Order: sequence, then structure tokens, then C-alpha cells
Amino acid sequence: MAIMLFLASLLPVVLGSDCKFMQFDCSDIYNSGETVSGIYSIYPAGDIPVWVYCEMISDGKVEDKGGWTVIQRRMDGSVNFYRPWNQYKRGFGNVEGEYWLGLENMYQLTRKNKYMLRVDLEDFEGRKGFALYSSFSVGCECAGYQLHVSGFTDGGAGDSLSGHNDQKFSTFDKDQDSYEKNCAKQYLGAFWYAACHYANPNGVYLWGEDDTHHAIGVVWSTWKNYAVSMKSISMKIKYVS
Ligand SMILES: [Ca+2]
Repeated sequence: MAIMLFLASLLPVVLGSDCKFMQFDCSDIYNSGETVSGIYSIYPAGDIPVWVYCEMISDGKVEDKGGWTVIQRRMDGSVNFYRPWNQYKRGFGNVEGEYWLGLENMYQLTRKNKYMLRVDLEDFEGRKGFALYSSFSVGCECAGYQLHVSGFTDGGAGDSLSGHNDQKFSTFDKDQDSYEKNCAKQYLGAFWYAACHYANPNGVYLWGEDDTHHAIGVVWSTWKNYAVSMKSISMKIKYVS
């Protein structure tokens, strides 16, 4: 028994790069003993690493245990989110700050296992709220990276996402919304638009309230009105089962 344990502990070293333990998501990293929030590499699709921000907060509640994989984050307006399809597919931005993980990565992460989603919001007065969804997944590109979200629990921000359930993803150069015009062009973002939105997390960073152009900001309409743009928003997912 002792010898077997010894061999097992040597395996990753002996096999080296041929068979390294590739952590699939931030839950894997959390469960391996990393409890500090920060930047880690994950392997959602084979052996290509993807850098990601992992939130390892834990306040004792089941849904708040660590291991959240951040898939979208805005915090200071430093990154332009008005981008074409290929960039939303692959991902862009700065993993230390504002970024989009990429639709293909979201698909790879959520295609086999069940994930929950948490959206954290903060306004420019320092007020915070969140929305929790017990189920979140993104379909394949062949299905337009369709959003599947359900099981809302209110963290004070209300439900601005269930109305986007089953929508395909749209960018200014790929209109898959249900609106006669182009939602991404009209609201200067990219999202699972319907006709068009209750939330616009990838809209224009506006530093607060500004209705010069209707609903183009980083909007979460069930918490603040369509003229108010968030100071920060982050969307994060966690393995459930
Ligand atoms: Ca359209």
C-alpha cells in the first residue's frame, strides 16, 4: 500500500509533460487546494491552456464556495467590447482586468457537466447586487452558441437574464437576434439578444447614468433603469454536477 501511494505521488513527475494533470476549470483548481483568487490556466478543450480569473471566495454558503470561473468582467472601461463575431468566439481582453472568455470556451466548459451562473454587479455609488442561476450552458457554434439559463435566485439585482434564455449570440457582424434590425449595432454591444435586451453586459462603459443614446450602457435593467451603466459586472460559472 505504501509503495503504491509512493508511486501514485510520483506519477505526475515521472510522466512529466506527456501526462500532466490538466485542470478543466476553477473548481478543479479550488479542489486541488488553491484558495487564493487570481489568474490560473485551465484546459476546457484538450491541451491548449486558457488563462482565466478564478474567484475563490467562500462565505460558507454552498453557492458561494470557491472555484468560480469568470467568463466576463467589466470594471474600468479599459477594454473595448464592441467587437466582431470571431473575437467573441475566441475571447479577448485582459485576464487581470476586463475580458470575455470566449463562446467556444464557454461551450466546452458547459457541454458535459451542469454549471451555475452568478452575476455580480456594482454601481457608481458603491451599491452591490447579484443574480444567481442554478443552471447555465452555452450551445455549440452550430446552434449559434445558444444560451440556456434557468433557476433564478435573487441577490437584490433582479432577473435580467431569463428573458434571454434560448437566444443565439449576436455581434454587429453576425445578427442572430429576433429583432427586425441589428440589436448589436443598435445597443453597441454583443449578447444573446432577443428583440433586444434586459441586460447589456458587453455594452458601452459609460461611467454612470447617461441616456444620450438609449440603453447602450452596461445595463442590468431589473436593478437600475436602462440609462444606468454599471461600474462593474462579472459573470462567473461553477461546476455543480
Ligand atoms: Ca435582427
